[in-house]
Amino acid sequence: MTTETAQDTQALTDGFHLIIDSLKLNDINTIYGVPGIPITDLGRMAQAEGMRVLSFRHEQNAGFAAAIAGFLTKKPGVCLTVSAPGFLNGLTALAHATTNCFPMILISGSSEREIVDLQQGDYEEMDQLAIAKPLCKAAYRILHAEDIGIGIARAIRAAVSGRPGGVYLDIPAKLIGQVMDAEAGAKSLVKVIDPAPVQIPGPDAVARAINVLKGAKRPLIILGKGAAYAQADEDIRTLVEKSGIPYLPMSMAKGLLPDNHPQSAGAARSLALKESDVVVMIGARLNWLLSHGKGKSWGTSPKKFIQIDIEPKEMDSNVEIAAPLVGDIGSCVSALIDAMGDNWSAPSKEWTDAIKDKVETNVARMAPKLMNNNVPMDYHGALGALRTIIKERPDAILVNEGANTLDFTRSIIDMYKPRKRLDVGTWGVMGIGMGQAIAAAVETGHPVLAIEGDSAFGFSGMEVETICRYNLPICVVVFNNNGIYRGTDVNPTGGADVAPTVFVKGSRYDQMMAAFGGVGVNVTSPDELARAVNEAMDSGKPTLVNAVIDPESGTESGRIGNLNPQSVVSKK
Ligand code: OXT
Ligand code: ADP
Ligand code: MG
Repeated sequence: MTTETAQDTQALTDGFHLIIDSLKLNDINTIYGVPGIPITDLGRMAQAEGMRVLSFRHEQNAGFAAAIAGFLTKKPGVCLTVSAPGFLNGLTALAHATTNCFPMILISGSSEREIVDLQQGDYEEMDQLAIAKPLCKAAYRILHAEDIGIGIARAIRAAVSGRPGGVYLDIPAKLIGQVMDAEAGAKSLVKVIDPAPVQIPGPDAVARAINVLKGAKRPLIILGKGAAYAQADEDIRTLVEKSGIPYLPMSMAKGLLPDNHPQSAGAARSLALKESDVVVMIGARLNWLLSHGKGKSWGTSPKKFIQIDIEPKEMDSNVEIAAPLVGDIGSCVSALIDAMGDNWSAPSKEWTDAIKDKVETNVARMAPKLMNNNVPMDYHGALGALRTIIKERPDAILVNEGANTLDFTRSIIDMYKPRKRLDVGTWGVMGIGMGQAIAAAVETGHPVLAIEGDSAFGFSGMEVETICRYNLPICVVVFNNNGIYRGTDVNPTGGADVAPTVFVKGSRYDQMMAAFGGVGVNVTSPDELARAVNEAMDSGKPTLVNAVIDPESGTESGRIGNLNPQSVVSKK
């Protein structure tokens, strides 16, 4: 007969459960990742505890999913990886999240400190914390079970407060297995209070901004993805409409107000940038996407910038900011609305008409191209068909990557609601496609249309199995022009290798989806494309449409060919 000791009757918990309990306590209920040593059981237990645990085929895609989940929900998206190689695979996405100001936490298992620090050759040995540090907003390691609650709280707050970004959390294998008293464990958990506190702009800063705006003859508002992230949709609409100022949406801010809004300057981009005299930046940076706020794209008329951003260091990053408005977008925009008072005078008709005329000219110029039913398809014909599909389904989420496929889609497909367009972001990174599509479907429950260049798709294409496995309502359209930018380059030496930008001709990407039980369709005309995509969006079945695009119809690097360095030695 055995006697029960105090030890036997004491309820215990461990690192596994403390991590799961901490995440759940903070309303984080989804994990994107790839299982393996030492985190396989963590994923299993998280699922057993009611979390959604989505396993990917490669950590980079899980990471891109977590990053965009952060953008869509304002909560950190969590990516869980194994040590060294898995960690490194997830790191691109963590850096991408930081670059794009998306809240994300990369939690990675790691090997034992004692062995790593003496470089004695542990299984998947790597000093992950040191490597992650320069690539993210914050990086932490937890060594003791009783610190898990505070460690996760710290990671959450670092990811979402101020300018959002990526956080690395290192969890050595030994920590995950550590045991402690359950009651003490429960007490050690931390629910983060007010993780992203409002940041109210100073009254002087608001008055300064209003003064600058009052002096404007040709004002312009630029909405960036920070404005979309902020979820201050009603205030932003009120500011735009009350002020009467034309606005230009950056790519992922499209739909914050519907693209067919009478004040949209989206189709008059060049004119709006060149001719404006006061520019109100809302959650957008004056980086390469805006030619750093200077040079040819901005014309010769002098500019004054008003900039709303939560990050004070963003001010004067490229050009002088006449009126910095540091705070969260919701607070700053509502302060501006209040300060405008009831008698705000709209900008001159001359200015708003100039924008409207340019919009109408550009839209009219594009319209006939979108109606073409050419075989093989060009970008306009194919996107003309898809444009109608999104118009009829404004709640659907559009994921978009490629070069020509990205640039044409951005200008051709109008968006009608906020946070419905997801794309390559600040880095122009290829590979976001399937991760973003999966997270968009999981986080929102809405159908997803992913419009992918054939090269772009290749970076995450294996995740079609993931899409089928979870039976997600995702329709992937691969714009197959046989290569990067165009499929027509030739090897100048006449050798057997094809040119570096060219792929196998006549590939059938649709068969990849069919291989995993999804629907695969090959289409050659806009009519066929419309039929296949409508069917997919209605059925919600995982579908991949291989859209055969004329290999001649793209241009080098899409609309950013000017960024390619030119050799002084002429091409052979
Ligand atoms: O005002 P004007 O007259 O100027 O006209 C503008 C608008 O007013 C007008 N417009 C409209 N007209 C009519 N109607 C409507 N509705 C309308 N809306 C707008 O149209 C024009 C253009 O408007 P836009 O687009 O707003 O303006 P503009 O001047 O283009 O804006 C400037 C930018 C810089 C803001 C904009 O161009 C932009 O956002 N660009 C982003 C570009 C980008 O990020 N590209 C991706 C990277 S390219 C390259 O790097 C690639 N790689 C290398 C690689 C990468 N990236 N990543 C990794 C991990 N590895 C390698 C690779 C491998 S792309 C790539 C693959 C490419 O091949 P694919 O097969 O995938 O794709 P295909 O090319 O299709 O073959
Ligand atoms: P885009 O590429 O669309 O121009 P950027 O990613 O360059 O947009 O800029 C987004 C900006 O928004 C960043 O400078 C970031 O600090 C800011 N931002 C993000 N969220 C908020 C918020 N809630 N309030 C204020 N600024 C924000
Ligand atoms: Mg291509």
